[in-house]
Amino acid sequence: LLLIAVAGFSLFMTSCNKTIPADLSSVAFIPHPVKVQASGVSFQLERNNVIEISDADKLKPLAEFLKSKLNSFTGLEYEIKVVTMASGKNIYLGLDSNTLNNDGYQLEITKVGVTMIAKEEQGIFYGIQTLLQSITFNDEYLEWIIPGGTILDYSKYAYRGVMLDVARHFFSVDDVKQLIDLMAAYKLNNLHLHLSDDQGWRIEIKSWPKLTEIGSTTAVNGDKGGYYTQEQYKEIVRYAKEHFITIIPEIDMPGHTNAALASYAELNCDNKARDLYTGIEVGFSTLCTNKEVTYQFVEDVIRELAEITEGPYIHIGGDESLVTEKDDYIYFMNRVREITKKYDKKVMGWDEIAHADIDKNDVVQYWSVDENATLAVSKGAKVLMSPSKKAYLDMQYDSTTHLGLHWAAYIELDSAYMWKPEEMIEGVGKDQILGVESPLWTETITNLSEMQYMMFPRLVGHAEIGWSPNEHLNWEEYKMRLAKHSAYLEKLNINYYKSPQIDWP
Ligand code: TNX
Repeated sequence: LLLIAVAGFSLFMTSCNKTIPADLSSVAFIPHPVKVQASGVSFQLERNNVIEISDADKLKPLAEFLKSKLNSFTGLEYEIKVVTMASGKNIYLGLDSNTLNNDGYQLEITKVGVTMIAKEEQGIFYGIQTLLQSITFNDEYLEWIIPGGTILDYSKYAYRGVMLDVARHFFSVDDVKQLIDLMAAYKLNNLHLHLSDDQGWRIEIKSWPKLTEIGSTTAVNGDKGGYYTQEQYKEIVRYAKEHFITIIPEIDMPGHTNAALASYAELNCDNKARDLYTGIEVGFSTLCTNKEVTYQFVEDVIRELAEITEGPYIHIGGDESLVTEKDDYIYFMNRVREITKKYDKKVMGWDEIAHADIDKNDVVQYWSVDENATLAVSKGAKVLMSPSKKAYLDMQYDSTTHLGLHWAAYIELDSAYMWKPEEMIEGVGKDQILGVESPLWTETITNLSEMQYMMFPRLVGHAEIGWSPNEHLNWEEYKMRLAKHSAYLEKLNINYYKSPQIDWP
C-alpha cells in the first residue's frame, strides 16, 4: 500500500510541480521566425487541456484545427472555450487589431500558459503552424512540452506559392488536398494549378463539353487522364481557403493548347482537329489568333473559371508560343487580358507576356528571360519569381535522380536555397516583386509520392526564402537546422530526398 502511495505521489509530482528545462532558440523552425527569444523553461501540454479563444466566429475553426493536430501529434484531448480575457493558464488564441498587420503573430510561451495574438485569422493560422513545429517529447520526464519564450513573426513576401502541373499528369482532388496540407505547414499561401496543356485539359467547361470529353482523356506516356468537375474544383478552392491558400487557375494560351485543338476543330486555323498528344515536346501548338471563335472560346472559359475562383488572379499562360507570330501573340494576349479584366480578375502570365500591353495590375511570372522581367517592371507590373535554375521542382537534384528533367540545371539543396528573389535580376528589387513560386512540372511525375520526393525538402527552403528576413538565410546554419527539422518531415509522413549534403540524424 505504501509503495502504491509513494508511486502515486511521485506521479502527481511529475505532472504538476516540476519545470522541465527546454530551449526555444534551438527548435528547428522552418521557415525561421523573425525573432525568437528563449526563456529556458517550458510549457507542459497536459497542464489544463483547454484552448481559449477570444472570438467564437473567427477563431473556432482555427481552435478546432489546433485541437485536432494536438490530438494527432500527442494523443491529448483538448476542450475549446470562448473567453473575454486570457486566463494565462491555458493555450489562448486572440485577435487584437492593435498588433502586427496582415499575416503576423506573436507568441508567448510561459511555464503555465501559451498566448498567441494576431491581427487576423491568417496570423493565428501561421502561429499555430509555428507552435506545432515546437512541440517536443521530453524523454527524461516523459512529457509533451513546448519550449518557453517569445516569438515575433511575419512574412517577408506576401505571395509564397507552389505550381502543380495537373495537365502532363493528372492529380486527384485528394492528392491536391494533401499538397495543401503540406503547403500550410510551411506558411505557403498560393497554389497555382496548371489546368491545361498539350497533353490534357483538366477543368470542366460547361459551354465547351468536348474539352473534357476528348481533351481530358490523355496524359504523358499514354497514362491515365482526368479532370476536375466544377464542383470538385470548388471543393479544392474551399479546402485551400480553409488553409489560407488561394487557388490560381491557369489556362495556358495560345501555345500549349493541343488538347483543346484536338477537342474542337474550329480552334485550328485549318479547321482540322489535331490528334491527342502524349509526348513531352513543347512549343508546337497554337490557337488560331485571327479567328473570332477563338475569342468566344477564351471568353467562355474565362467566364466559367472566374465564377468558381475566389482569388483575384487568373493565369493566362503565354509561355513558349513558338509557332505563333510575335504580332499575333501580342494581339492575342492583349485581347485575353481584356477578357480577364472584364470578369473582374487580374492577369498573371509567364514572363513572355511582358511583350503585351501589360500594366501595374498585372503579374509576370519570371522563369527564364531576365529582359522579360525588366520589361515587365518598366511597364509597372509586378514580378513573381520562379527562376528555373533555382525554383523548378521538376529539375533533378543531380545526375543520379531517377525522376525529373535537367534542361535548366541540376538543383541540389544548397543551390535551391542559396538565392534571394531581390538579387536575381538587376533592376527588379523587393518593391517590384510579389513573391516566390516553385513550379512542379509533371512530365516525369505520376503520383503523390513522386511529387513529394521532387518537392521536399527543396520546397521548405523556398518557403523560408519567401517568408524569413535575410538575416536568417544562411546555408551553413540552415543545413544543420534542416537535419534537425527532418523529424518534422517524418512526422508529416513526407517522402523527401535524403540529400548527401545534409548530415541527417
Ligand atoms: C518549360 S517553364 C515549360 C513547361 C515544361 C517545363 C519542363 C514554362 C513556362 N514552360 O511547359 O513543362 O519547361 O521543365
